[in-house]
Amino acid sequence: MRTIRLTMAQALVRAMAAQKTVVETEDGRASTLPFFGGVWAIFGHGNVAGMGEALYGIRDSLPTFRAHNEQAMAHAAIAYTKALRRRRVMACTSSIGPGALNMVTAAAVAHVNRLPLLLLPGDVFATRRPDPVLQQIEDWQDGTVSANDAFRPVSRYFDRITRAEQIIPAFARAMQVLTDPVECGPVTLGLCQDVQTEAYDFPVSFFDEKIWVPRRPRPDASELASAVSLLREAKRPFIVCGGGTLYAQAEGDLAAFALTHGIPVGETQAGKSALATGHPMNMGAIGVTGTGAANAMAAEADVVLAVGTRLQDFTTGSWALFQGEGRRIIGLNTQPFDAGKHQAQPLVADARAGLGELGAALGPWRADSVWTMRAEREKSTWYETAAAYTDAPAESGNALPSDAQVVGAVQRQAQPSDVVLCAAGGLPGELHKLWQAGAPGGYHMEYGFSCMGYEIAGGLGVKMAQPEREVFVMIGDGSYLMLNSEIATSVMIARKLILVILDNRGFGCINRLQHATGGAGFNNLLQDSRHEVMPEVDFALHARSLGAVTEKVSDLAALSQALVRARASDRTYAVVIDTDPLISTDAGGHWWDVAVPEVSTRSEVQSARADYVAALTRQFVGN
Ligand SMILES: Cc1ncc(C[n+]2csc(CCOP(=O)(O)OP(=O)(O)O)c2C)c(N)n1
Ligand SMILES: [Mg+2]
Repeated sequence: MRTIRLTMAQALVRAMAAQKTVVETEDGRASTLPFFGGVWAIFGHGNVAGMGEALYGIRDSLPTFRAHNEQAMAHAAIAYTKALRRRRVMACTSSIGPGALNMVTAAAVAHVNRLPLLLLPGDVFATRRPDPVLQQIEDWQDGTVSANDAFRPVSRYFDRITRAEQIIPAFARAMQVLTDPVECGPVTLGLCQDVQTEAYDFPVSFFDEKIWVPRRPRPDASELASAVSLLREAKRPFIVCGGGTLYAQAEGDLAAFALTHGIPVGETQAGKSALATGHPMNMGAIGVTGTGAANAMAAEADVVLAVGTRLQDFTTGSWALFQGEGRRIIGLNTQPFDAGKHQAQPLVADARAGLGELGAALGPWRADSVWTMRAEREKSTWYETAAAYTDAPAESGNALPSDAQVVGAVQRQAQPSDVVLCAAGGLPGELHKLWQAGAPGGYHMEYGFSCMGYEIAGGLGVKMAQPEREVFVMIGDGSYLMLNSEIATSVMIARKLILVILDNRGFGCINRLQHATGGAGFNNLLQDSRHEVMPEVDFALHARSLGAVTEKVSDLAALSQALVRARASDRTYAVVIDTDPLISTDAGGHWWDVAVPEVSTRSEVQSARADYVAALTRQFVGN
């Protein structure tokens, strides 16, 4: 056996560089590209000598990027793979202890969203000679525990490398997980600091080029037959389009399927943009932040074909949305765990393969034309309703613009290839209902974990994946203040973002939720929070200090003009606008289960509790 003597870290990065993937381009052609788009790194004693030296040696074929915060760099890596439909992946390496633990939340973001991510935190010395090394957690009951054990529940595969040659099977397992549509999610390999630097005679075959062709599992014949007979008997079929549709690049297949069979479609936060806004069967957003059109049809559906969705509570209205008598669900998903949720008829398959075979078996069968025509009417009614929010003139009574008016202003100058990105706050609801995506991937919402602080770093990841698209990051003051440091990285590596910062001086959406559950305004808006001095954060000045071009605008007209300058800029550009924290779009939407206290001295809470108890009667458990 031919071997080559390398350190474990050198072997790992060399093997990473040898992995290739087949990517389908927009025009249907296939091209072979490196599977790993690069490595994010923040060095400390736990990785600078081992991984640092190895990455330096390979920097021309496997680029390293320096970030400012480990959570943020992992967010960028997550957004990168989401934009590229899980076909390409980035890795993140940190030191041990705090640097590693900063990535745990991001690991959970990837885990919830079923997105591949390779995390390479440093780990304590395998020899244990210097114990406790700086930043080592000491567990006096279990000698095998280190800080990195915190990754276990949020990793799809976890390993700790305590001997150099262990990287061979561990990396093979990591690649299986990262490339598998069913298992894929975060992989954490804790790299013991000393082991990173230890040499081994690695077989040269470990570094052979490996081309990963995305796997498309086809449906089982009997599951397919059951799903077909359910659909054929359906009077009022409905489709939920989840993120799996985009991951499977099945948006064209879904568009054709819905049109051929006359079935209305509601898009989840992750599935939005799969269908063109103008597709006659695209009812827009579904669920708690859904459109009136999608929710009206979903409420009456008798068969719900759930494509590539986890069916989280925002999609199902906490299981109170689908009220159709005897309604059945067909779970078309690569993951049996998702496919069988809520007593669904599972149809375990890749979305494209599954839709293709379902369509072939259904032939010319169409839903009742009364149902299909009703969907078209609901859709046009909704768009009239929505326009009243997005296109409301500036002088509509509210002194400061609403989020919906800002969404409208951004929308009016958007181009089809643009990407709008967001994660938390009031904006995800507004955007889900109101944004009209121009092309697949043009709507990038992290709403599996809805992690404040995903936005700016996520925008950077999308821009690295798709530099030709303009990326609009829409972000509240709360999320901005939580994590904004990668503005500096976006300037440094010239990956331009347009930030639209909506300053309503607090956690507006949680304040509204607090009031809706009978609570007093408390600890959400800055004015309702304990303070000696009222903060007057100058977001424009702050973003400017990180290298962005910035401006604060006073109204919607000025916002529109600023967005033109932002598009023309070749540097990250931030536009700040003050908004009203109390207004949100009340049309559309659906009840959501947020538990209200059973006992309170506040009459508002008592009355909210009574409403809550009444609403629970519409909820289904387990079906
Ligand atoms: C990391 C994290 N912490 C807390 C929350 C809960 N949370 C959701 S939205 C929100 C407020 C967001 O404030 P801002 O970004 O200003 O948006 P706004 O609600 O004002 O629209 C909070 C605290 C969260 N989603 N993520
Ligand atoms: Mg806010």
